[in-house]
Amino acid sequence: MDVKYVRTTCPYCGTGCSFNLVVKDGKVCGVQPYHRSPVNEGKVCPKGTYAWEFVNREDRLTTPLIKKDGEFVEATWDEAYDLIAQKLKSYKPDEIACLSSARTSNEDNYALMKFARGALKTRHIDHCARLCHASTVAGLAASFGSGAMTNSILDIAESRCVFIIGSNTFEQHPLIGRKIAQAKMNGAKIIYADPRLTATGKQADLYMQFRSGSDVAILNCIMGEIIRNGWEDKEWVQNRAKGYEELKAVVLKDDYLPENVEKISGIPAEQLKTAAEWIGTAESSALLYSMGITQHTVGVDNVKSTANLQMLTGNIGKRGGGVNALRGQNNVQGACDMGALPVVFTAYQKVIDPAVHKKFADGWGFPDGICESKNGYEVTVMMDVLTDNPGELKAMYIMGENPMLSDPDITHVEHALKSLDFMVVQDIFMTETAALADVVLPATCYAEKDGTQTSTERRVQMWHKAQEAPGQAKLDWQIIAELAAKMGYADQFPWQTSEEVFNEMRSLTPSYGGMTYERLEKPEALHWPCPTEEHPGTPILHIGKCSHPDGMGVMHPIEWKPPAEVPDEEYPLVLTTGRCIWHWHTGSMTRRSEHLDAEVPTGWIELNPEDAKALGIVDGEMVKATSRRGTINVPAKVTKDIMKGVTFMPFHFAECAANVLTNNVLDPIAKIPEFKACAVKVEKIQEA
Ligand SMILES: Nc1nc2c(c(=O)[nH]1)N[C@H]1C(S)=C(S)[C@@H](COP(=O)(O)OP(=O)(O)OC[C@H]3O[C@@H](n4cnc5c(=O)[nH]c(N)nc54)[C@H](O)[C@@H]3O)O[C@H]1N2
Ligand SMILES: Nc1nc2c(c(=O)[nH]1)N[C@H]1C(S)=C(S)[C@@H](COP(=O)(O)OP(=O)(O)OC[C@H]3O[C@@H](n4cnc5c(=O)[nH]c(N)nc54)[C@H](O)[C@@H]3O)O[C@H]1N2
Ligand code: SF4
Ligand SMILES: [Mo]
Repeated sequence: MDVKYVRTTCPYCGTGCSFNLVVKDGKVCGVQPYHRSPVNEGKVCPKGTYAWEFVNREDRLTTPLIKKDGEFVEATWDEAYDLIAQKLKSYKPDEIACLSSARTSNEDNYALMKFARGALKTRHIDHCARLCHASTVAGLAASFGSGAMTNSILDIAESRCVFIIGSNTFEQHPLIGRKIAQAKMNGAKIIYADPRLTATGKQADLYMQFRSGSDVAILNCIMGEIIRNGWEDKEWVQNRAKGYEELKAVVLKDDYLPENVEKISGIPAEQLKTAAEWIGTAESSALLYSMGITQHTVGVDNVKSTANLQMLTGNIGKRGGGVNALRGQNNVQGACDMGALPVVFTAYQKVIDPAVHKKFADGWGFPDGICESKNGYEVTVMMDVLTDNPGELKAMYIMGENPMLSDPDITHVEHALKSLDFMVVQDIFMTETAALADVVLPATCYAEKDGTQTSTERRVQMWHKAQEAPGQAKLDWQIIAELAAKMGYADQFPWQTSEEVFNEMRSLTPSYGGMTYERLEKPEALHWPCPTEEHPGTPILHIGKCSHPDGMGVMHPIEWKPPAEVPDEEYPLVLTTGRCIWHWHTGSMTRRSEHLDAEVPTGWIELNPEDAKALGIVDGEMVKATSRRGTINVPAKVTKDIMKGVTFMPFHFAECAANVLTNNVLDPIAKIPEFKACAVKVEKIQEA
């Protein structure tokens, strides 16, 4: 038997753990530790452990499929390319929209971005970062001039106080959770703020439970207490921050006194005071957040408030400090860096900047030009345009996303996608979204390709090919390049290897400029920015100065606003949504992993025992949950870990899809939907 071990990077979360894939007789069949990665030092979480199980599933997509009379029929690549090329050429550029993928490599994302803007010449390209950290990108860029996690994962273990707000780190970034545990062992205080007492909360020294949607009030209250007690970092505020007086005027308002914020949030005033003291007096304090902060109509406000607190306490540009926005998908950082966003090319170079537009137009050399120098539509806006303005968008090309389960208000999404004239989906499995497509293209998965991905700490790491692709599946960038060639752009897509794609990309991307495949092979890889081949990379941002042109950090005065939809008589409960450790988003991979699926085979709705009792509902019973958007049946989980008046659902399960209920209402700047708060009612199912 031929056995080999191939080192690669985990395809699930943004932590960026490395492991070895075990390959027997040419087939991936296990995961073994790779000890030299400083990120995870040989450890992995359950998803990493079983990251091989879906790879050789018999239901992988293996041939192109074309829908004829409502049924998919197998086709050759040439037939599929010819049809797509002919269709896409029949539309005006801005009638086409592309969705890129945080699951695929930087090379794949760069290829689709170039295809969209260069070959199709459309302005409309986006991806799931919109549903995730769009508010981080906007909020942290406004505060610091750069929208990324400021410190490194390893740095968290060195902190003296870790404040986790809206991140279930132990389940969603388990190997970052390990760094929190290490900080705690080193004597750090751990503070956790979340509507639910999660696995992460159970490790905390101080747990603050509150109603979803009160974050700004809580953060303002903590800042007010810090200033009243003189715990702010006067030197940092004096020398490095703008806007302190305006911020102070807001956070010192009576509205944000602990006793008043207790009323808004439900957190006892004493706990708010303790949190302020621990954060304000610690030698260093790291703030960690994720979707509990970002997925709100006030997502950008929430993010700016976390930045305010960290600047106020001098925890920016410092070891053990930082605003650690934990990016979710394995390569969501990279997909953003690659410009799979409607407003930027790679490295956040603005589409509307004429010099940038010229740089890419000249660099790519499309004889008939590229997209206009104008911003495009966000994915959430694309769905609204499709339903509200029929005919404006006619075709969609979707690589590695499953909006039919992951976008808010699925009934609306279905209506939107069904109104398209033509839709292509490029995936590794037949998903709920692919089922609606006109053409489905089979892609390789992480285990079948070389490439790079960028983790939450801006660390750019390698994937290595461990086995051949199933059937006729092809590399994502290769599919795009071959399709582009059919459309007459062979010269612009000349690549033979992933490394050639990467080298073209870095020539146009300052923060990746000094990275080469050779340098990225090292176990510790490289953190961007890394502008030259001599540059060592940058694990911690904003040391000495922020990334704004004048080097200053900007504090923003922010007032608290309630969520767009609050409970009323008809819909008396708040619904918040999220994840569990065993499953990944729409379940396309984890529900095809035997061991993970066996742990948690279906979804649930969490109810506080008092709410359950009032409704006459017992643990495990199938109940009906309804919002203004729709109704689902789902098993009840009665638990005192959730606050009274609040319910929670994971969104992984198609048979009880949380996103039937969620509200497609958006943050006005980031256009991120309010996944973390809407109003629902829960009822007993009456026997017929
Ligand atoms: N196992 C697993 N891991 C994952 C993923 C997965 O699907 N499965 N997905 C990955 C991705 S893409 C992402 S973005 C991350 C997300 O990682 P997290 O953000 O950690 O995950 P969530 O469960 O969405 O939400 C985090 C917490 O926010 C809380 N919350 C709800 N409402 C509020 C609120 O109003 N304020 C605050 N402060 N908190 C609130 C929830 O109770 C929940 O505990 O996880 C990544 N890791
Ligand atoms: N209610 C609610 N909804 C949410 C959230 C929430 O907290 N609550 N969170 C939101 C967040 S943060 C996120 S990030 C989104 C995620 O939303 P999506 O990105 O739509 O979810 P995934 O299931 O990760 O979909 C990725 C797709 O890529 C495919 N894929 C995997 N690897 C490859 C590959 O190499 N090539 C190709 N071509 N395809 C591949 C998978 O099979 C899958 O179909 O969901 C959002 N939706
Ligand atoms: S923590 Fe994230 S990157 Fe690490 S093994 Fe688990 S899912 Fe993979
Ligand atoms: Mo995400």
